[in-house]
Amino acid sequence: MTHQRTLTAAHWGVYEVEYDDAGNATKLHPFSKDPDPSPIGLHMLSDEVSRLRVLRPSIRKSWLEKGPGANPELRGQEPFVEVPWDEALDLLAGELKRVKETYSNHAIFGGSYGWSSAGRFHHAQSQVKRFLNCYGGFVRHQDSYSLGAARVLMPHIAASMEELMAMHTRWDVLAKECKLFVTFGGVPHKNAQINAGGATLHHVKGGLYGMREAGVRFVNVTPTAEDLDNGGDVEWLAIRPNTDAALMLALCHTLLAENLHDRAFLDRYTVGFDKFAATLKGKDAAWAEKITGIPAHRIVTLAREMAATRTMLSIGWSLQRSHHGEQPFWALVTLACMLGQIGLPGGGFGVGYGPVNLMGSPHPRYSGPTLPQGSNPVPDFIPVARFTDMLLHPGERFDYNGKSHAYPDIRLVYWAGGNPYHHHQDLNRLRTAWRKPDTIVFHEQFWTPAAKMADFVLPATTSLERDDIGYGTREPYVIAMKKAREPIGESRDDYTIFNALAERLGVGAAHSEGRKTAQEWLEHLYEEARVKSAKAGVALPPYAEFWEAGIAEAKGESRDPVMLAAFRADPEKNKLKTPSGKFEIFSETIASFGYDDCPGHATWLEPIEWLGAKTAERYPLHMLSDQPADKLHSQLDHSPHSRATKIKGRQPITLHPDDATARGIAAGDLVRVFNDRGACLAAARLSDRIRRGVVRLSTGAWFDPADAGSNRPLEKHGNPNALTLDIGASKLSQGCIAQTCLVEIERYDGPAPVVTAHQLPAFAGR
Ligand SMILES: Nc1nc2c(c(=O)[nH]1)N[C@H]1C(S)=C(S)[C@@H](COP(=O)(O)OP(=O)(O)OC[C@H]3O[C@@H](n4cnc5c(=O)[nH]c(N)nc54)[C@H](O)[C@@H]3O)O[C@H]1N2
Ligand SMILES: Nc1nc2c(c(=O)[nH]1)N[C@H]1C(S)=C(S)[C@@H](COP(=O)(O)OP(=O)(O)OC[C@H]3O[C@@H](n4cnc5c(=O)[nH]c(N)nc54)[C@H](O)[C@@H]3O)O[C@H]1N2
Ligand SMILES: [Mo]
Repeated sequence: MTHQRTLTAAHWGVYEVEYDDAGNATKLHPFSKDPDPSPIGLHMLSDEVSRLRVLRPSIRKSWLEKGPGANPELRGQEPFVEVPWDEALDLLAGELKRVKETYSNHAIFGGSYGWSSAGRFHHAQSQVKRFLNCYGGFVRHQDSYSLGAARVLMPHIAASMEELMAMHTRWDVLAKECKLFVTFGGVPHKNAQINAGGATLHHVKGGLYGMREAGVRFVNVTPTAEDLDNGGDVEWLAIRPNTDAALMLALCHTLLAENLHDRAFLDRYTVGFDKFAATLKGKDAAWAEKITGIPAHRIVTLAREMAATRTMLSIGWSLQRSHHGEQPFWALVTLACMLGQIGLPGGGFGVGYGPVNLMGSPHPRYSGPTLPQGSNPVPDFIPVARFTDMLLHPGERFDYNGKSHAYPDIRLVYWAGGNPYHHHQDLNRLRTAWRKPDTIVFHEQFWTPAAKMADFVLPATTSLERDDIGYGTREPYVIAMKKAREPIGESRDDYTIFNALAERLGVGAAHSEGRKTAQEWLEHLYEEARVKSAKAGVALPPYAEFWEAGIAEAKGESRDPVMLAAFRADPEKNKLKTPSGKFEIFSETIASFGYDDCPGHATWLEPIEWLGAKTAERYPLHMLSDQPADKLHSQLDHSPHSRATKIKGRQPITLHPDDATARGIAAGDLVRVFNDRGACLAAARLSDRIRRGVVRLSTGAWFDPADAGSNRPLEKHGNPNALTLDIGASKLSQGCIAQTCLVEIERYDGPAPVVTAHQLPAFAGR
């Protein structure tokens, strides 16, 4: 017999929740409409997942006994004391008041970066910002770890990343019109399991297979060939990491030298080509071969093939999470301009067909519900990945996008919906900086490494325990995420927690806007989005009808199937939002900033660490830390699906069999991965589909230092951020550079320390 089912949405997909006759949610099933559902979330109801829930408000012992700033070096090492909700909220409200009155709102960091969960109302990052704005503001963050360099660069030279992402040429058009698809960094459909707010129909695998069946030829420029599966042949150009800009410049050089560039396109749709062309001198294929490791003759023939046929260029976002990460993106746009196919069906460029299930979507674009965050009177901000710098260097100046700013002096850090001990680089450096604030607050569902390092941990519900609305950009369905079970322990919705604090701080009415229940908010936010969507020609049913049905299909036309076709048709009427209204192959604005690490045109700048650097003599392996296939970042690392991918309890690290043999390493061996910044244990996985000299350690294993008291402990679980470098991509963007990292590896023959990342912290009585 089939039981009743409702739907729930996660960033990685929609699931059908099955109930037993007593009305208990018992099992999750893949969404029946989805052609390629993701297994990531199938175990969200499991005991293994629930076991690590934060059950009650918890306060670090020293903080509770001695107050703010007590023994900060003991964060993560001493027990928590569980306290009743009212006591926790009173103490926290008192602390927020103290910090505001003593230091002002400029001392509160509410940057709180993180993916949180799907659901547009209970979106933790929006919730924390809304609350802190009601209370007079906070120091915020700018940009993302995902797209630090590209988000700052692209509006100067083309368009914002949001705009570009939402206008990609559709997969069906690619299958029909594209002849040659050249991608830098693959199109990993393991990544396209995700769409922020809820992927509904996964179409990237189908898109790739459809292109191959239609006869499109694929070239994948990547150090790791495992990142593109089209069901058939792919030519693999095994590039050295962080050198793509050099390859693209050499392609540009060949086009220019052989007069294969589209002069008419460059004249009409771009500015600054001649200035750029003058910088190409000497950057020929032979020059690029030495940097990239790709044979010069193949660079030359590839340039000719691109010019001779309908060519789409694509790029992975990881390429810009690197030192000088602006350059491959700028070089890609420059190359596409020289080819002159932008705006033609199946030609031009995309800024990543693989990273999420959004690019190439055949579904219409419409507005979804969003929680209003209010306005923030505090002007101070940091580029998101400069968090450790901010804590270590208050008052010091930093460059960003043409201006100079000062780091604020932070006393209180408030986090909801993110995991800095997942996302930040050089975690040992972060641990030192972590001692600086008086108070660190987390709302968490699980005892993550970051929660264990906090002073206040307030238990948050999961999306299965509250009503919400799932919506993702260019997804065809809006999902009624109906509460499937009662909250575990004493967990509360982030909104409820913030509202209780707001009441205590005298801003309760501003925070709730008079809405008494979450349902009132949902209806309000949905109806707002419905009106906006209708204006864009997309019809959604009224709220009551939507909620009753449990799902709504956004009905409307999917316009503009070809990226930038309108711009190509009429560049005067449909100007780009750059200073010139055209593509800026040379940007006078960026040149005027005078940055040595980001000049006014695309170029190749040697990264601080790469296989051609002096450091490679000591650390001869380039470590890439890509996104994990089996989870979203660190979320659900403890679920059976993620744990099944571990070897001897550790994250697998992929290396070439030759690199393994040279070090006496066999498949499945425990290895120590190390450099001057840190070391971690991982388990060897061998593959000849990775370039020699490159290793790949996916992110997501919960940070697990062997000796929490040491400055440079051995990380036991396989977290790459024990090793990565924490500097900005450039003065322009200050983006994170996780993919610029050299390491060495050795077999680990010592006794294997127990992985403790998935254990609960210690608790104490008063
Ligand atoms: N080395 C390296 N590092 C990287 C990257 C890389 O490529 N290499 N990639 C970077 C990128 S692109 C990103 S986007 C970041 C991602 O970094 P994060 O977004 O910080 O990672 P998540 O693991 O998704 O963290 C989300 C946290 O929110 C919690 N959470 C979920 N729902 C709720 C809720 O409703 N309420 C509350 N209070 N909490 C909730 C989850 O339990 C989880 O701990 O990592 C970056 N770090
Ligand atoms: N399953 C899953 N999917 C995800 C996420 C997740 O955590 N799990 N996270 C989501 C998020 S927040 C983001 S931002 C996107 C990120 O999307 P991306 O940044 O595109 O994804 P990555 O997996 O980091 O890297 C993609 C590929 O780029 C290759 N690469 C790395 N460095 C270089 C280089 O220098 N040159 C070339 N040519 N290739 C290189 C890597 O080997 C890898 O195979 O993924 C999203 N999708
Ligand atoms: Mo990201």
